Amino acid sequence: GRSNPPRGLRRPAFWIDTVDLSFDLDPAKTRVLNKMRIRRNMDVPAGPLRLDGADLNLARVMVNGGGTSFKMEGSQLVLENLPEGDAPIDLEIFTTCCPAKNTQLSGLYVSNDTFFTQCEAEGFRRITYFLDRPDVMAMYTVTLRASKSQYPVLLSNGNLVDSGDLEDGRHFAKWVDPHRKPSYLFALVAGKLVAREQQIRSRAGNNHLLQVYVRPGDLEKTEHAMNSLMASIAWDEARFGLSLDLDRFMIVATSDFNMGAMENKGLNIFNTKYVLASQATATDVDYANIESVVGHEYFHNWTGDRVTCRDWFQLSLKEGLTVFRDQEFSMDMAGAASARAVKRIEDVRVLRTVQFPEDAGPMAHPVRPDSYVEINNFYTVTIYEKGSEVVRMQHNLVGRDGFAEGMKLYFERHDGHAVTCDDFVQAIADANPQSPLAQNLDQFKRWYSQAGTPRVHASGVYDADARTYTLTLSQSCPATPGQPVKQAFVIPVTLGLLGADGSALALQQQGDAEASGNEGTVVLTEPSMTITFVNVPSQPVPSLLRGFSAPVILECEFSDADLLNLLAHDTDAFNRWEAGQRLGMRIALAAIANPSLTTNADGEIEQAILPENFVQAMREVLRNPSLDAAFKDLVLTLPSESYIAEHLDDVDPQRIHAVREAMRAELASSLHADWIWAYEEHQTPGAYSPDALSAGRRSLAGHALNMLCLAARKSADTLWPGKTYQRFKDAGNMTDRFNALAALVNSGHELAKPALERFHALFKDEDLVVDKWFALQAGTSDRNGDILPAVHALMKQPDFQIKNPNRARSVIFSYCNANPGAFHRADGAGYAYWADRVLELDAFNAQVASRLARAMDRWRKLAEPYRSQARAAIERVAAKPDLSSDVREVITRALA
Ligand code: HT7
Ligand code: ZN
Repeated sequence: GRSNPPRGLRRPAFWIDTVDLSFDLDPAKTRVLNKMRIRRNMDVPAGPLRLDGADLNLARVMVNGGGTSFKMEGSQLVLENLPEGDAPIDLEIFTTCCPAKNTQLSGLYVSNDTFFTQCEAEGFRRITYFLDRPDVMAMYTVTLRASKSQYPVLLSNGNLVDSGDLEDGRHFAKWVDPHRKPSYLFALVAGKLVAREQQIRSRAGNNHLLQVYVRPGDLEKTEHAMNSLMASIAWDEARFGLSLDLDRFMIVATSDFNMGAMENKGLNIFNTKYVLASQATATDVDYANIESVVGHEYFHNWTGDRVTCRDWFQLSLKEGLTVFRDQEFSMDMAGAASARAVKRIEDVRVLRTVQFPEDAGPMAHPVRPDSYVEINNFYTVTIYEKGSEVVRMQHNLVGRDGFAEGMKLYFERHDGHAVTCDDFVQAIADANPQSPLAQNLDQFKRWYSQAGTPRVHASGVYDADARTYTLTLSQSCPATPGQPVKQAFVIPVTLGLLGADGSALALQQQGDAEASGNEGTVVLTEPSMTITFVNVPSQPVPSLLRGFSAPVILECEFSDADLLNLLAHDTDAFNRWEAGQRLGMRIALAAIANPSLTTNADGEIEQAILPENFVQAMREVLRNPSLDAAFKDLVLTLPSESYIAEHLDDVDPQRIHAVREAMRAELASSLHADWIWAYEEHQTPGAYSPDALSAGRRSLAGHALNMLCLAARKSADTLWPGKTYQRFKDAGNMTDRFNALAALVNSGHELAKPALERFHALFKDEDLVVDKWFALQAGTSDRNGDILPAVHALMKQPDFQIKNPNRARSVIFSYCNANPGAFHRADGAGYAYWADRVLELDAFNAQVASRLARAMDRWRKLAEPYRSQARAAIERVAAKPDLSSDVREVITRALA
């Protein structure tokens, strides 16, 4: 590993103006001729040219048409005797590499007899020697040569300018990208592919060809991806005035991919999971993910490709902003305000269950990290999701129109350049000089430099005589690795007040002549501040942090009655849901700490846990005719086991699991008639459509089926498992079919076995469906310690292939990351399995191995015997001398 920041922040000694790449594609030995026109960067002291390279065979280096001296320093190619001065220099480098043996899926690799590239962040150096850093932007010309019968389609960035046949059954294609770009956005694809095509005319009046390339046979599954692409293009024009800047925009799907997708200029490469969908094979969630990922990659065309990052510390400049844009896109596509709120709740749920733990653990880092060993380890939920929240706060502080103005200024200033997070926030502020963002700009920037989740403590005092309500807000932020002390953040707290009857009260701050509506935003900039509201008729219930207006933990001493009031009446849908979650969390934490709640021989708690008023409140939400099904589904879902764990200092995962399962079982039995009603009321007859409203109905119906099968376990009811099996067999779409299957599997019913067999037989040729089949079994509730043996058995299935990241994730990650009740075993066997898989994966794919390594981030919070067992497993991984730098960094931080 190497240490940053000094290297990453130094400006390059040379610029590369043009690159002419020629590829002779052969899986065993691909030849790459790289002709660059470079020039010295006269703004820095003269120095040698140091080109990055990795796993390359160097055959020839020429300077201005002649031979030259060079040396290798580690994996870098160093040229010390290049001509002085600022005249252009022609540099030619000839290398070979072996794509067939590239199991890392970074650089040039082969998947299903097709060539793909993945260059972000530092994969281009595995293709040729280069200044492989995002601030070196060049014009690319690419010529691909390959066997015409084996690789009939030859693609690269930009426009196809020439193509034709060569001798010996080979052919060629020449591509010219009209835009300057950094090397991480380079791409090529070559293979037997077919495309769905669409001609569009943009708002700006230009014609464009859109193509979605897949393997033959998958073409009919590309309609949704194409529709999503067209919707993304229209949305970016309408919302931000940003038009497609290419004649041709291509998406290519591959089933071997380390991440979700990649925004290579004009040639996006996608994991098949985020392209292929049919109603028979994809769930509503798959459809929504495709829309959002297609949007995300398309939006990168401006936020990432046209304006890119100066260095990798600025990664959130493009990722946080582009996640914000894809979230807004999905909300706008969802339509109604209630559907927007559902999307917001889902996004916040990810942030709180995945990013908050990251921010409290050994890998905590600021949105703009100031050091890293391996950049691949920093494609994190902090960079992406917290980064998006930081952009969202800016959006809310300047308003929707102000933000659009800020974006305009950002592109006016920085189009075609590699810039920083500071440049972005400066543009938003400069376009809105009167805004609270501009007025607190330096302090606001702390969101980029300080890690950790801030806590906001709120307490209110009502004075009945004076009819005033005084709210005190104070903030703090825990220490994180390398940052013991934090300075105050700028925290926008959007709030309202509810009367005892749930009515929305008018907000009039002391000193104001009149009330300013029912909702306002207080910008907390000090460690503590007090606001007084006047003309408050009765003791109010505060509704704070509406819409999750800042990525903080809100502490407020609500009574149960306050929370029930908010759950029933708050006009803010987010806080309505939040009140239900707080009630559920409160009950779970009390039960976990209650020693009189004991488990039976099967590890189950049989005593009642849920107070009647909670059950009744849940019933009222479920039966409420004015609420959306999707919202009800979210309210009726208890806080996750990992989110509960974050509220505890000494985590006993088995105890958390037992309590949450007991709460679920009780909700299943107490609301039995209501679940039957919910199931029957939320059928979606007629043609399948993945729209948000229909998806919400199917989701609630699926939830109901799960609860009905769960209740059947205790009551020896055979009716609902039977109906569920029938639904599984007859379902007209994958959502209903899979929900029925999951209900049988999750309840441990004997019908699960034949259903799983039938499902596999039906879909054995559909990779993405087989992934679901694996994931369901590895992620299901453990009853007798039987999941780990089942996981071992799954890995022996003929269609389990650990080298395929989707398949590895479907079994290994579903077990280690998404099934805490099965993974955290008192005998430590889950941790031993984890260590074995990290080591096994690291031998051929460091990025995937390193992601799995993160499953143990929170081991220090574990109670005994888990903690000691976890430490032993981590130390076993650490003891391996030849770990990748990726895994080494994660493990070193975990043990620090
Ligand atoms: N920008 C892309 C990130 C990505 C990536 C990073 C490291 C290794 C492999 C990768 N594949 C894709 C995806 C995105 O955020 O849109
Ligand atoms: Zn991205």
